[in-house]
Amino acid sequence: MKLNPGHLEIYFIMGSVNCKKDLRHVLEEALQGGVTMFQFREKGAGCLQGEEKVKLAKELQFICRSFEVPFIINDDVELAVQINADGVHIGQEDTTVSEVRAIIGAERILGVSAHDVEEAKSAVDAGADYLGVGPMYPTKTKADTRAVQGPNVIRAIRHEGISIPIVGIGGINESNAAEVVMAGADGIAVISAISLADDPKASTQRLRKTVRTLEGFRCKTY
Ligand code: 3NM
Repeated sequence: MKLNPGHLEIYFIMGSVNCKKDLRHVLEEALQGGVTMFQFREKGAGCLQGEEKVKLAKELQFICRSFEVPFIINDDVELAVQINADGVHIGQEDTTVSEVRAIIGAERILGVSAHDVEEAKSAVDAGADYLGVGPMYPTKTKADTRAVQGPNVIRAIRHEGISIPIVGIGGINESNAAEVVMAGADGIAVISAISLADDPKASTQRLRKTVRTLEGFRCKTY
C-alpha cells in the first residue's frame, strides 16, 4: 500500500498492554471514530509472544482491512512479512532503515522514529516513507523515551527542507494536538489518548476534527 499524508492524520498505536478493555473492540471503536492508520506495537511488561502475538496481529489486521486503514507493525519485520502487513515502523535502535527496506520491498510503508534534524535527514536518505518525531510531551506509556522535544523539533525538521509525512508522538492529547500540527506535522500518533479513553470513538472524532481544522495553517517551510 502506498502512503499518502492523509494516512497520518490520526495514527493510532496499540498493543495488548495499552488498554483496559478488549483491544479488538477499542480498535473497532477508534476506526469508527476516524483513525487513519494503525500500528500494532506489542511491547512492555506482560506483552504477548510467539503464536499468541501472531494470532492477535492477524485479528487486528483483519479489522483494519475492513476499514481500509493501513496496518503497520512495530519493529517485528519478520512478522510483517509473514502476515503481509502494509508496513513496518522502526526506531533508531532497531535494524537499519536500508536493511529493513531491502527486506520489506518498495511496496510496503516504512516509518522511522527520529528525534532531531540529523536523525530525520538520515532516515529520509535511507528510504523512510514517514517520520515519527518525539516525544512531543511527557508520556507515561513508554519508559525509555528520549528527552522531551516539544513541537519545535518538527518545525526545525521542516525548516531543513524535509517534506515527507511527519507525525508527532508522545503525550499528545486533545489539549495539545493543535500545537503539533501547527509546527508542521501531517498528524498525530497516539496511544493512551485513544486506548485508555472512556469512549475511544468520541475521542478519535475530536482529535481528527482538530487535525483537519488546522490543515491549512500548518508550518510548511519546504
Ligand atoms: N514513542 P502516548 S513516545 C511509542 O518519543 C512512543 O518516540 C515515543 O504514547 C517516542 O500517546 C511513545 O500514550 C509513547 O503518550 C506514546
